[in-house]
Amino acid sequence: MDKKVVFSAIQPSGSLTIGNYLGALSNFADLQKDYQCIYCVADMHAITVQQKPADLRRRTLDLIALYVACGIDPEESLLYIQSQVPEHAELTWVLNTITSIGQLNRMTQFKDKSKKQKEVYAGLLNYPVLMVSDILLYQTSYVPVGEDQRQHIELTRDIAERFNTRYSPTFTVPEIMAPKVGARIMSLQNPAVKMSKSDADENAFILILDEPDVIRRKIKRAVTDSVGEVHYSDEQPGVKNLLDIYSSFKKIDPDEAEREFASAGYGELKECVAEAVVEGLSPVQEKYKEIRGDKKELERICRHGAERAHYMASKTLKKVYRKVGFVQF
Ligand code: ATP
Ligand code: LTN
Repeated sequence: MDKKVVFSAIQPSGSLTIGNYLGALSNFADLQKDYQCIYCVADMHAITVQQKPADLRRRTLDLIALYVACGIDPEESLLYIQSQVPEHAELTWVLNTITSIGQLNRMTQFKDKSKKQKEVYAGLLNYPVLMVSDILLYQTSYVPVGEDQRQHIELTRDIAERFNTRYSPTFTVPEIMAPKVGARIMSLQNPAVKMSKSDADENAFILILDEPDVIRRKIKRAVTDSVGEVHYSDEQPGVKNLLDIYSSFKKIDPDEAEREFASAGYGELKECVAEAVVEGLSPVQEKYKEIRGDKKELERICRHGAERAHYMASKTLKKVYRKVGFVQF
């Protein structure tokens, strides 16, 4: 029997944080043995907020290299750049015609991001419809993403079901696959908001490619509280976040981490968290350095991925065009 499809994408809108790593990237490689995995660099999503063209181009290739450094095998999985597969934009147009503006207005990511813009452009509102197309084009069963994307996956299910009902069964209705730990890593400076690569305060996040000393410094400065004891509790969100980071990198349960630090102070906790992060990221950083310099190989990977993605996506798009009544010769 054919393997079920796993699809996920990351935007090249900045350097990736350990939130992106623990909530998404670090889980992608393991899925390759049981699923047909498709991983995309969502550059079309990235331009929903203004990007410098040269930076976007560079970060797109950075992200391809990072996927490979995290263990994605570009021969086994499909690894490609979104804008190189035109079906994403084409399906988005069709799906826009059955998506309610009310529902798009209720997306929390849209509400958050639009607050930060002087002028809100249609692309930002339509962003989730492009994401729906990404997923539905490949008859995806599972979407591994962090908790912040749950609402977008619900929207994907709604739109798939609406299309299937209005026309006839066409799309697989996908499910979210969120990790048990690490699905929501919080800012080191304000544990009430998620860690985000676009945070203005550099101490709020740790980048996957941060040097060991930078990692140690940022964790030392992380906000904790005045309780003075290490508990895994919502009343101590800063400490809880550090335990989440520690247990995700160590691949243990947060309760086990809490027991480990039962008699520790915050200084000791922070040192151990920093070492766990440094150690966990070091193989990825090494591999990344090896691959990023090889432009020819990166280009080959992208071309090969886009060709295979286009082949799969065009099958779904043809079906959709036929069902909505477009003439096809
Ligand atoms: P931005 O922070 O710039 O708005 P983002 O990091 O949320 O962007 P992406 O780069 O597209 O957006 O996210 C890639 C993946 O990382 C998604 O699966 C998302 O759920 C996950 N992710 C992002 N931030 C976190 C976080 N703080 N904790 C866990 N997972 C996260
Ligand atoms: N919207 C996501 C990135 C993204 C995505 C996707 C994730 C774009 N297309 C398809 C999963 C499936 C984000 O901001 N994290």
